[in-house]
Amino acid sequence: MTDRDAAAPRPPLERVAVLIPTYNERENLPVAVQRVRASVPHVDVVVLDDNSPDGTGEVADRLAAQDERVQVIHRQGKEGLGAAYLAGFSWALEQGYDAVVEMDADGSHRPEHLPDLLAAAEHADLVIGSRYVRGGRIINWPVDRKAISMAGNLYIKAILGMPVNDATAGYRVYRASTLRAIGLDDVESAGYVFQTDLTVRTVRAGLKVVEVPITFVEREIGDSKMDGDVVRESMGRITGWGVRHRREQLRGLLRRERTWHQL
Ligand SMILES: Nc1nc2c(ncn2[C@@H]2O[C@H](COP(=O)(O)OP(=O)(O)O)[C@@H](O)[C@H]2O)c(=O)[nH]1
Ligand SMILES: [Mg+2]
Repeated sequence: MTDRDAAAPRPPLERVAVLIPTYNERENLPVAVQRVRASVPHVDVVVLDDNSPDGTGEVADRLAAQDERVQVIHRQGKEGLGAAYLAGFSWALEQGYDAVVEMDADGSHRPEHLPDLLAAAEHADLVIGSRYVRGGRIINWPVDRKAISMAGNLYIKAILGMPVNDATAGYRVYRASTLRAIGLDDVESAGYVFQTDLTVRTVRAGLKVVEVPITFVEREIGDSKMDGDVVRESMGRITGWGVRHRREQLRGLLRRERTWHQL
């Protein structure tokens, strides 16, 4: 994409779906949905529930019965955040939405930021609600969690050469055209590394990524689903992509060197 294309106006976002993945978020979900509806009444809400044992799926059904802008996709079982989003994305593309928003159910992603994120998406292919740009904040994270997140993002920037400060963020707006362009069929990332995977794909496709500062607030109710599997998958995949990226860079350099010698 040339600079002119990057600045070019994009089609307006008329139909938007906020996708909310849930696993055991019975108490958080009604509050999250109500706040989204109040903040951006013209958008639809789609809950992606992995058959939560605490009955979040039934809570979601009740919310859907009360409000025609709320829908639920019930999944068989816990397959990971990335897998839930992939299901939500293909559903939203089939339904003809112009953009999808990714948002956690636990209150960390304040729905009050949605107007800003959607406004930025009028001129971007991917908008990231970012904790690590000027104006971004994190409230109530213990020092160790903040350190892991910041170190992870620095590692991603360094090893993958990403021009993005918060590549692991989970509060985002994707234009439908972006999801079609980056190709979702071969995405294997099942857990949280899905966010980094799609960031890398979007950047490599030459699409425009904009980071908008947000205030991230740690959940007050329920437990984090971040676990050892999530961290292991992230480390393994990011390191693998990094090695491949550096190898390709080296190959490019050698090729240039050889051409130079032949001149
Ligand atoms: N459907 C689905 N949602 C998930 C899964 N894992 C996490 N989530 C949801 O993803 C969001 C972020 O998870 P959370 O546990 O708050 O992660 P943290 O903020 O990194 O500690 C929440 O809305 C979770 O309910 C999963 O395997 N399936
Ligand atoms: Mg959370």
